[in-house]
Amino acid sequence: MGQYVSPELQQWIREQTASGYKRTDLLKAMIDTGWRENVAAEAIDALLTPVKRRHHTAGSAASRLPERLKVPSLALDGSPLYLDAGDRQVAVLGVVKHPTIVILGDLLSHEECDAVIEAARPSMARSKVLDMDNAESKVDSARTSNGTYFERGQNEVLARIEARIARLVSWPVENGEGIQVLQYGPGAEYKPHYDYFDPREPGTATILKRGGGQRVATVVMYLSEPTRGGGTLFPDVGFEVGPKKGQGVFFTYDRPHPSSRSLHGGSPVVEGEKWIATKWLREGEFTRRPVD
Ligand code: PD2
Ligand code: ZN
Repeated sequence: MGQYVSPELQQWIREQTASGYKRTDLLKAMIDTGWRENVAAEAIDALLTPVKRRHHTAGSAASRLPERLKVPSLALDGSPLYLDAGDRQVAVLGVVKHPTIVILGDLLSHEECDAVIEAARPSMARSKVLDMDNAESKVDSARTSNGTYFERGQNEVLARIEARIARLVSWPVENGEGIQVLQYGPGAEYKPHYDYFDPREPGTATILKRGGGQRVATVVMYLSEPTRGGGTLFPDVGFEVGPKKGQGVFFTYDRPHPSSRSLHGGSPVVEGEKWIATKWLREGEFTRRPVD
């Protein structure tokens, strides 16, 4: 008997395909979430024959996916519970395959979390978003946190954390932007967005000219715990990470395109206060001050 294909799943298949996703990738994602291969293939084919044909014949720039980029990765072969991050053993608490999302336990000590908050406190200001029309930062209701940026290696604790992340994900420390710290009070949130610079946006060329290439991965580190709300949400996979002090979430996006399924946001804090530190990793060496 065939498996029931819910309207939500049907919509997901249509959307992923319309945004340039290949049949093999859809099939893999469905198998990863427990579908039998033949049933998943049937569901995809039944829904998408006309859309597939459109994509195969279209050669326009709009229908072409951006090239796939090399991304940082964790040594997850053999399913280790702990990863050696040099000065610390970091726990692998959960893994999502597409997109790659890894929940990391004991990424920071509580003392390191407190030290980063204290270093950030004096320069906290209302967070901005990058206006992709002109590559300039602006205050926006989509992001109601307060925040600040550090230079890479700005103090000893930050340098230590940066070296730990570089070792953990096998990516040069020089390819990282300086750490950003955000503080969310009750009601504050960061609406779902992509961390990469969208090649279709007018401001992207200007940003990429500043050096470092695309962003290819993000590490969000939880520095303090709200008592309710404030998770990091991945709407394309229906997955939310709880903001537990000292833990982190690492995720990658190998194409600056929605097919990466890397859409994510900071859910509103309901009660208490949430502080995070975000580390964005670029394709190449990054020497400039970070951007929002
Ligand atoms: O605060 C978060 O959980 C969050 C969510 C989405 C942070 C970011 N994005 C970010 O700093 O890019
Ligand atoms: Zn983000």
